[in-house]
Amino acid sequence: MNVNARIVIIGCGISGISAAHRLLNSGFHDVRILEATTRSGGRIKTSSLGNIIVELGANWIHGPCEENPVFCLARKYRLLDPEALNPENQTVDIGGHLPWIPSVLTSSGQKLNAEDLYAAREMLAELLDECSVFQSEGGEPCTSVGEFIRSEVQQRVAEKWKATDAAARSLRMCMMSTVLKRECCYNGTHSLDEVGLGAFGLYKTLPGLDCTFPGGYEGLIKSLMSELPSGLVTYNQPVHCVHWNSSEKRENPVVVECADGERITADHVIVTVSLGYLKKHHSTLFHPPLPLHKLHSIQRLGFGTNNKIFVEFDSAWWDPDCDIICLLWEDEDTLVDQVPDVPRSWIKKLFGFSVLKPTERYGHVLCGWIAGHESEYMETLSEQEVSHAITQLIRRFTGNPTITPRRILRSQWFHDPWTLGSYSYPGKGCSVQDLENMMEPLPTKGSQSQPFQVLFAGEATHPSYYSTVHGAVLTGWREADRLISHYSSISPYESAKS
Ligand code: 6YU
Repeated sequence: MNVNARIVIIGCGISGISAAHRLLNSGFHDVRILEATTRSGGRIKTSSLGNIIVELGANWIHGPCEENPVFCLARKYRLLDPEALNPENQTVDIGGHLPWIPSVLTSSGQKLNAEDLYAAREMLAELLDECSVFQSEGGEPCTSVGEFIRSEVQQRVAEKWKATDAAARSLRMCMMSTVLKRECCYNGTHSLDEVGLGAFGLYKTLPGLDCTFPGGYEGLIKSLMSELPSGLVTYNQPVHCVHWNSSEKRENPVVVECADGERITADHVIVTVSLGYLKKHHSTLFHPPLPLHKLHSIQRLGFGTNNKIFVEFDSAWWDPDCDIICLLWEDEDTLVDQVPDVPRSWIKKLFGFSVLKPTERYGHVLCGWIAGHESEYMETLSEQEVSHAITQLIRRFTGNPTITPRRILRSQWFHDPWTLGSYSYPGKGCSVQDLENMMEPLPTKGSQSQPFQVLFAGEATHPSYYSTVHGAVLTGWREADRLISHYSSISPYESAKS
């Protein structure tokens, strides 16, 4: 196929790059990418702490198996450690959560028995599994995951932990709060009260033990970019407005207006900006405005913040076999996943630290995880203020007043003007229809105008793998395939001419 149609892709994150790859490999040669920033990769962003490689954005290949396009690409480009390629690794089903060895520290400087953590974690895991069934069965008893958990917990605690004494029970409840905060990070939400119960089960996991890129996730971006023609991407080129469905008769139906005033004509535009960007800028980004049903879905879907704070030490103060250090506040036995006074207590939302392994590669580095408005507030503080808060926190929870981090590095996704948060989740009242509306191209079916003028890709447009890199790749390929099949259904003469 040799197609002359002019395609503009907005955004050079993994979904935009995937769409460009597929189109260029299928005979489209007039393709360009407009990227607002100076770099490719978007939310795949590798950085360094001294000479240690750290990921400010995506970390893992979730579910590395044959069905996962990111795993297949990473294997093709030889970006993985040999153990990640072990076929056994690809069959383990972890249901989205890594089987980490925890260590539990309390706000009075005690180290807890992990048994208490397991009991709380098991009860919450059971409740979250139950949350998933409403998607297929309907009839959900309340609107959010948070409400459902709170309404069930009291009764189950009374039944299942009746033989446990009051003090141990209270500790388990505190542990439950810590696990809820971790769930907020995983879902990229401020609170589970904002996650829709009916749509919670839409997210699907793939089998395989999550793995990382030893040389950094951006190695994937570099490998993909090396196969694209140079000059394909225009950097520092934010798009201001997409003019579509014009009544004017013109050769190319879409005009992309850039922030610097440049106007680029196109037959099709693939929009890959984040859901956060769409929520904030949809009214100026599209002319005419988006149809109401699409707009309502953009509003109903959630887009929250999950940030990381990397902390380096001269030596390890944690157990060598521990993968995750969970922090338990002893005054939180009433199920908390958000803190009341954000400026004073934002640090309480940080549920704990994962340990970067192996030590030979990462030295003594921990990664703190914090979600929600507390995380957004953390972004406004200076690095020194964050470092001070982290130092105080660790000293308190270890009971060791001398521990001092060597340096820290944190992500600031909410204040990144081209992302405005971390990733999407199904908000309250969401359904599968909202995800379908997200991916629907414009003009919509049945319209008299030229079809597929504006297409939508990006993680938030995948019906079951939203919030992930593999979801984003698949949406880029999906929209490229939409155009490929459109042009292969019209005659070769027309496709060469158009
Ligand atoms: C994964 C992981 N992971 C941690 C953190 C973050 C994310 N994800 P992009 O934004 O990349 O590209 C758009 C481009 O558009 C960008 O370059 C912009 O500059 C540009 N742009 C914007 N406006 C423009 C304009 N006007 N003009 C021109 N250009 C413009 N995913 O698989 N494994 O470990 C993590 C993690 C802190 C922030 C992640 C992870 C998410 C991925 O990073 C993300 O989906 C993709 O990179 C997005 O690519 P894209 O192309 O769509 O957009 C119920 C239930 C829910 C369960 N949820 C499960 C959660 C699982 C996710 N786990 C995440 C965990 C981590 C640690």
